[in-house]
Amino acid sequence: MTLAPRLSSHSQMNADVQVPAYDPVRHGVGIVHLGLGAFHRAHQAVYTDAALAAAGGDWRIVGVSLRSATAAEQLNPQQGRYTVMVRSTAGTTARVIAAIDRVLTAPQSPAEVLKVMTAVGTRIVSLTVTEKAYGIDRATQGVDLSHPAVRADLAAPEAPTGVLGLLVEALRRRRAAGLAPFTVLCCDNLPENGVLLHNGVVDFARQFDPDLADWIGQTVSFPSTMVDRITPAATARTYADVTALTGHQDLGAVETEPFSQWVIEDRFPTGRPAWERAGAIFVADVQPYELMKLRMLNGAHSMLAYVGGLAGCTYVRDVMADPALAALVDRHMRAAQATLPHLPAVDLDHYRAELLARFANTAIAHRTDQIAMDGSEKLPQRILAPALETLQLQGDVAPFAFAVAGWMAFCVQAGPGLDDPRAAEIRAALAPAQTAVQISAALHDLHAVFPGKLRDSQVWRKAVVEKLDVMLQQGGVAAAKVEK
Ligand code: CS2
Repeated sequence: MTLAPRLSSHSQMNADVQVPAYDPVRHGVGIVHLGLGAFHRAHQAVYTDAALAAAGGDWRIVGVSLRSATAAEQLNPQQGRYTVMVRSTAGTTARVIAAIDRVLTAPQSPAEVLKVMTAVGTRIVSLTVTEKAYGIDRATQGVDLSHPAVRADLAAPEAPTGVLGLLVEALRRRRAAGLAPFTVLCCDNLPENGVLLHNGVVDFARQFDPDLADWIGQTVSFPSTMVDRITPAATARTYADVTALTGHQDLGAVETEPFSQWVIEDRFPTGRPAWERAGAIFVADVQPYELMKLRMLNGAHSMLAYVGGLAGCTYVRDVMADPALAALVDRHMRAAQATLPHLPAVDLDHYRAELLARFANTAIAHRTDQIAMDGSEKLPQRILAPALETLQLQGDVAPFAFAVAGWMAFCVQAGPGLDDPRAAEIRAALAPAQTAVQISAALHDLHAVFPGKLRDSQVWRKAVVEKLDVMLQQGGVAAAKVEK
């Protein structure tokens, strides 16, 4: 058997593979993207690829990995090219993306990273680094001084390694060189992500250079965005299927669903790609879209990841194949939907039906344990914020309490294997706790996670304890059956 050749800019693709409809080398770099995981490759890079084909411009992307060299090793030997495989029950399609110019690994090439961030042509720095990487305290919106990257970068601001440090140092250098700042485009699942990052960056700069902080506050644009495309981590099967479809070995391949959505605030003082030509929606205020997606999609995702995980479901599709669990997913979405502001352009019932169908996509193997990761970072905006609003309106908090009880039972069950930036704190809190009351009390005491008004509500606490008790006594499946 001969090995398939590695994908490269010279590759001849099989006839049914979609290839770039433009010549990438004729386009310069305009974007630096921090966090080059599967999600960026399946989402923003695809929009940029289509915008380049439709409208041109110097908007190719230099990707930056903040930690490991994996993405550079996957993509650089392929001149940045990779395949996006879209899976649905109707079949699988493959498309080669050429929007990425090259990949840098920050710990290995710190000078090069700052150099490209301060290049004249760089007009946008976008980010998908996951919630935990920012080092911003959600309650104060200032820097979290206990965050390791924040601490390290404040000690040596001119040699940064973390998100806030890199953004501030690059902006400082641009200002010193008389260059216009870049637009900062946060694409992580955080509420009002642009505002949050703006506040974090300004506060970081204020720690050592108040003048710089004022300049950033006054001149740098941080549009908020809502991003959506379900993208499971690539597996051996992804790579094998891509080779079968394209005839090439592609170590940078990703697989994803057909659905894709990007809603962006149109505040790009130094320009942007024609992403609308690829289907992005530009609006004045992203917040209602963001709330809808965070609460209905991500909230239900987190709930089903914990409860489904406890019930032994490996994949989201397994949860949806169980009628009792699927009914709870629908119940959760309805409860989240009830907290949302009216959005004239969106029919929320249709959105919910579409979400349920997306979750049920049997062609996608989306692991519940992938979604379950980093719960303490995800719960506040996905579940606790709508729970508190529901409580304050004297609505039924049961669906949210059920989701939180699921997370608590999951933390107990995961033990030393818990994958969460606060795992040590959670384990320490849980160590002396035995009963549902004690476990719930110990975890509600995580002040960075639970809003005080929820922690102090007897109605809420009682609802969580009741559900947690059933889960601990009888397991996730039984707990799901007693819920209505
Ligand atoms: C998921 C998201 O892993 C998770 O926490 O809820 O990654 C989700 O798949 C995406 O936000 C969908 O756009």
